[in-house]
Amino acid sequence: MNKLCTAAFAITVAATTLASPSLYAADYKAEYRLSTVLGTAFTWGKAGERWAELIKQKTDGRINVKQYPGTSLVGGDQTREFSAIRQGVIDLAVGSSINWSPQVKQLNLFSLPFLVPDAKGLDALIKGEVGKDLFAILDKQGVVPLAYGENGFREISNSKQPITSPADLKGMKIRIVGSPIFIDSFTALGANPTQMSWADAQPALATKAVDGQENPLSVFSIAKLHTLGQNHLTLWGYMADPLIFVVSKQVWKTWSEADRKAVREAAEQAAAENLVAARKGITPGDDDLLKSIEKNGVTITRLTPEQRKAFQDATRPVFDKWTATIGKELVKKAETAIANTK
Ligand code: X2X
Repeated sequence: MNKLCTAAFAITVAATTLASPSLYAADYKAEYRLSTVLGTAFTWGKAGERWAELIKQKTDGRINVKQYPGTSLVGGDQTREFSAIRQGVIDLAVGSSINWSPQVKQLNLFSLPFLVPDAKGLDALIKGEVGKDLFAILDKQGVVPLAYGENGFREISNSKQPITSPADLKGMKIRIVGSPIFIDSFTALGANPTQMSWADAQPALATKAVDGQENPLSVFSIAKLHTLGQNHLTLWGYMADPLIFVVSKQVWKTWSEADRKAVREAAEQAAAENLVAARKGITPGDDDLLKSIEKNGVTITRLTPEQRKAFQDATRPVFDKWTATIGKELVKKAETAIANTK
């Protein structure tokens, strides 16, 4: 090769290297692991799937994300998901505030019984200052929070009888998520709460080891809980859990500025789509989901404001106890934001 050719060859190699993603991707993993509790049949699982797909598109394939539903990276133990992100076992997650609140106590805000009355109230939190405050808290705990989605308002179902008052819940075995505030809320209502993962909940319902459970209507419907004997459903809307899109900070640091922006935008888009999907079919003007649940033989009980208040009064001590844990100021801020929606 003469000198000119050698120089031309060197320039070509350099140009190719610069243009190829592999230079930017020097520290990039071949695959990033995304955790969700629910699979892609559910709006939650779909949110994870969509985020991964948008990340791939927006980073021209530099960031390749594989989804692990069923919280399988922590053996299904959903309350260990947040710790696993910090430990580097999970790279990205779309997680519920409930499952992460054992580690991030301020996230219990959303589980305060009857704090958030409706979707508007939830929006006032996740799209307002409270949402930003919680992101700042998460940011200090080893994750980069990017967007809020929604699992949904959690309604109570059981296999025994309609529930219209705390007395109806007395002694009922209710499966709850392994988060301490739920023990307090259901104990205050006179029920007999049992903590277990979502994976264990379904066989427990099927064998009648437990009488009831609480989950959003879309989860109830897609998991076909009516086939597990859950034929009484009470719409009490005592809380709604947001979903939070996060990336592990260790991983975030290794990405280029442009890729971080792409991952953030992908999260915002997937979350916006998820919020729409999570709220479909359950409002008076758009009640297809509710109707399909009824068609499956499930009795739906709607509470009067007085009936709802009886549940609220019974859980007030829990609200007050947990306000001290979450932080009075944050709770006050949330109450003000919600009051301003009225
Ligand atoms: O376990 C549940 O109930 C679920 C699927 O809703 C959560 O992960 C919070």
